[in-house]
Amino acid sequence: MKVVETIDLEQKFQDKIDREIKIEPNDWMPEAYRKTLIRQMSQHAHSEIVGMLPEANWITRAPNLRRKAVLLAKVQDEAGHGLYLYSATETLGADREDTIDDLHSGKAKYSSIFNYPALSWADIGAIGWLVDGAAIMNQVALCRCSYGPYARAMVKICKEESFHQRQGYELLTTLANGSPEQKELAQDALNRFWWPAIMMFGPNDDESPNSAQSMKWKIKRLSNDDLRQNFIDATVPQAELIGLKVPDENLKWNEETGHYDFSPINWDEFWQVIGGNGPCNKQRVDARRKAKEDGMWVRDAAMAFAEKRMKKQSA
Ligand code: FAQ
Repeated sequence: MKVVETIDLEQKFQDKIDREIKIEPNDWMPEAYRKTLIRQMSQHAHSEIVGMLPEANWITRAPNLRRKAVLLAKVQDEAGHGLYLYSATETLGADREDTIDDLHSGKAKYSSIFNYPALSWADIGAIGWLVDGAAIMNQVALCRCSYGPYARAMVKICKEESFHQRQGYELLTTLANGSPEQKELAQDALNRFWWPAIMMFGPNDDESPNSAQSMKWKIKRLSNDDLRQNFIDATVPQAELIGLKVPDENLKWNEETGHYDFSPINWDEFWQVIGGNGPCNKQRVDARRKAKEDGMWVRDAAMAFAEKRMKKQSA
């Protein structure tokens, strides 16, 4: 394609975005836009799937039938979100198996938060309240993403995440109002999950290599730091309401800015975790690889059945 033609197409593409018209799979798009979306959406899909692991580990140990049913439904929802997002990624021409192989080889990332272990039942509450809470804060903005299939997938996903957040908060509220030992479990879960949840929003804006272009393309509508601040402002009063203490000595309401001030984030920990050196990175990727290998015979059988049926139909 001639350079002049490409410039013209790019201008029309950006005009469309500026006028809030969604980009659809068959529309022309710059290669870098397509690649950015494949990167973000496939990593988002991997996060949903890997994110099932810490919680699934507690399904057999849920304290009663109601809690078990709720947790089971939540973990199933996360699987649905992953499949939804893999399908949306395929609309950009990505091959699903290749994106999954990238997860297994360590080439593709998934959310840092899922490299931390769920050590107690209270952690299931903290994951719902804080991890789903942070995920929603980010995903509500993504409902207005310029790429149609991603934006539409987010609408359904946000509705389900909202239920997840509430069940987590309700679980922790019950523990926080229970025996001293139960309250201690709830506090301990908050202590361990607070900072990793804050890190979920990604590096500070001035350290985020992808943000400027993604904001221009309206893939991202709010910056990492703005979303993080919104999450802190919304979540601190929720902790206070159930008598738990956010583990940050410098956390303070600032009358002038209308936001909470908070301590500096341990970015070294964040880069270590996304670089593969978190507490559970190896365990998580091994579990996904094993699931693929163990499920191979099911896929082979399904393919053999489908091929046989097609042959029969065309005979
Ligand atoms: N973890 O330049 P930026 C959930 C990477 S869903 C790992 O700021 P970007 C539901 C980033 O990829 C949670 N890596 O990047 C659930 C980039 O590396 P790359 C997942 C991270 O893309 C709940 C590099 O750092 N949500 O929890 C992280 O503009 C409970 C530089 O960063 C989504 O994926 C991180 N936290 O902004 C499931 C939402 N942060 O790719 C089960 C969609 C940054 O160039 C149980 N994604 N990195 O090699 C996004 O909104 C964006 O991709 C951000 C990062 C905001 C995560």
